[in-house]
Amino acid sequence: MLTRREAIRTAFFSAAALAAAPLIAQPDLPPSPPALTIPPVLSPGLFVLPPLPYAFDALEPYIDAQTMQLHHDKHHAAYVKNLNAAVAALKMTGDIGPANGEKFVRGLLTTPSFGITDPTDPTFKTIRNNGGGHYNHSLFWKLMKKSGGGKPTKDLASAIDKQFGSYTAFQEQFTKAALGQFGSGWAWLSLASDGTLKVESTPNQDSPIMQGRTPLLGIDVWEHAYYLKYQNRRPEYVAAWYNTLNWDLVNDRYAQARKV
Ligand code: MN3
Repeated sequence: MLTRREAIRTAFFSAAALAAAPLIAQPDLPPSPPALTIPPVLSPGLFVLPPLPYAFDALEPYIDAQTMQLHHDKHHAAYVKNLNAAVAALKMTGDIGPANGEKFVRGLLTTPSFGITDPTDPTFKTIRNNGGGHYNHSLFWKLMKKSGGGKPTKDLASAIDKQFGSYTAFQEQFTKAALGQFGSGWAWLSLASDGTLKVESTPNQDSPIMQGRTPLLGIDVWEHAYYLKYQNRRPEYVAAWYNTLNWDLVNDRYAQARKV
């Protein structure tokens, strides 16, 4: 049985061998060059920190510029750096597609992933934590915008009303999940494969995608997301955060996820 990592490697090298082999024997040509050494496609620098889609102070007064700068430039940057190092250590080769593609990152976050089948494997834990951090934050920045807020619309609004009773009831449940997450983690509105919406929380940098659900909306409740402005007052941060929301994106994510 080939592991996925071996399968990727084998597939890649078979393709490379085919490409290198002449289709018709050409005895007049000089001897073939030595076998190609294929450099690893996955090397440090594979994953990149996406730019913040607005200025550091765009979410003022709800989220302060200094928090945004540290959160993006230091915390998220560290997840990317550590993820690159962990993936490079696996010495994966082959063309595995765009590094930041959602599908690829989903693949990294689930076991068996690239030959790792043991969730307690330290490399897998590093990938789970830092890959999750990269994935979650890349989404989180886009879920907020300057002059955000408001409420969901379109099909998502109907689905929320149907499932939670009202937007207010949903918001109460979401806030409860955000405040109830002990220690570091996230609260989410996600879509399950049976089409139902779910409010949930995850510890650390875990994501609903690790449970096969699609995150539609998420709030970072790690202290680094709010401590400078709100100190230990997580409820104030969560209440303020609703004023930054980019519901257009959440509506679109719902519509997209429903199609799959
Ligand atoms: Mn964070």
